[in-house]
Amino acid sequence: MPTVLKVLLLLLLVALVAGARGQGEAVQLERVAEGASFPVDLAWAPDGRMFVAERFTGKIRLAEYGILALEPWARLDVVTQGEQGLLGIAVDPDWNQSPYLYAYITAPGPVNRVVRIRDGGGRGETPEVIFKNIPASTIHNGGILAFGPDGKLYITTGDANQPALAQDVKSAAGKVLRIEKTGAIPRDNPWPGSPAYTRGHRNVFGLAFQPGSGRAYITENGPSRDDEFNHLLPGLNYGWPDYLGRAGRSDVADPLLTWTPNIAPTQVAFHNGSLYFGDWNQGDLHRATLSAGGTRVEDHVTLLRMEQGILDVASGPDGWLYLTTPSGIYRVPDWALQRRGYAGDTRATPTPTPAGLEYPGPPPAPGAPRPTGASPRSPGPEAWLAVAALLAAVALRRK
Ligand SMILES: [Ca+2]
Repeated sequence: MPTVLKVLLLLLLVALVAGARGQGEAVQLERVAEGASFPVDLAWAPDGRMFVAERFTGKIRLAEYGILALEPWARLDVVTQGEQGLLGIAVDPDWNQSPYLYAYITAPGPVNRVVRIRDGGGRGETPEVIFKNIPASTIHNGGILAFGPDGKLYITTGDANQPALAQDVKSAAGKVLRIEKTGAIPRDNPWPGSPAYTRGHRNVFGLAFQPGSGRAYITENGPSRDDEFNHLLPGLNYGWPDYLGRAGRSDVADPLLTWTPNIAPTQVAFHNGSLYFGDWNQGDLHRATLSAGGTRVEDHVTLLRMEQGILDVASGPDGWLYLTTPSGIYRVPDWALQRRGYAGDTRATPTPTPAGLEYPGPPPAPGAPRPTGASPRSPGPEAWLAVAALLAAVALRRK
């Protein structure tokens, strides 16, 4: 075979491999901390140890250098009907002086609580209840914990299957709560004497603060339609159960994105300047690009699809984006995070929504050109094949 043809065949092969890499199924994720059972949440101590919360066993387990310790760091007494269990954890931001891990659990009753556990010589000490009496049910228990840049502990709850509670500032259900890490109510909360920070939520499985700006974002699960991605601002009403998705009223905060049919969005994480979140129904990892003011989503793509639903998405201290499913903990390679999306994003595409008074400015129209500044799409495999075929034809004619 002439050398030129060999080179062209090689080019063809390389083009096909590169093309396959552009599809969702080809993303090779690295499994870490093998052996975790339903790892619903991850958190890291400043020394690099990773805490893994197992929803059904109530165990909090430590992983070091990617290896999960067999003996749990702590084991919490949880009930696990429906959506209950050990639902979320957070590391004290002042760990070196205050080595506590905070956990959201459904305790027998059932009732949801926040406890904190001190790290004593590599083992968790006896849990101390710092916040109790969050209404619980078999569904809609929320359960995400996160420390804000203000050092306060934020807690997402669900409506505990009693929708009206979401509007009642006296109930902890259907809220994002904001408390001191001792459990006290901060003096500057929007409703004096109440732990409520926002109201009108149905069930919130995702919360993250944007580094730098400190802005908070949540995902929210809708009933049979209108899952939401929301910008969280103190004292606002997010609508449930009176309004689904966009209300278009000055007294209700509208979501930045909605999904119908439902995807059941889960945890949110900022990682290397971008925002990522998972979903339970499709197992997709999503990337959203926020506007400079943080009040609009300028671009949204799904990057890859897991075989199971995604529970947690987290930015690891080792520079990797982590995600978890009921059967595993994974690290996602950087090239997969840079992608322009994949073809599996067909079942439920998000609808960007304009919002009320808090979010001035029109949303990008559906089908509008991509915002400038985005990297241009690299040539697909079809383009490489066409070039290779042309070169092969030229070579054969010269023969
Ligand atoms: Ca809403």
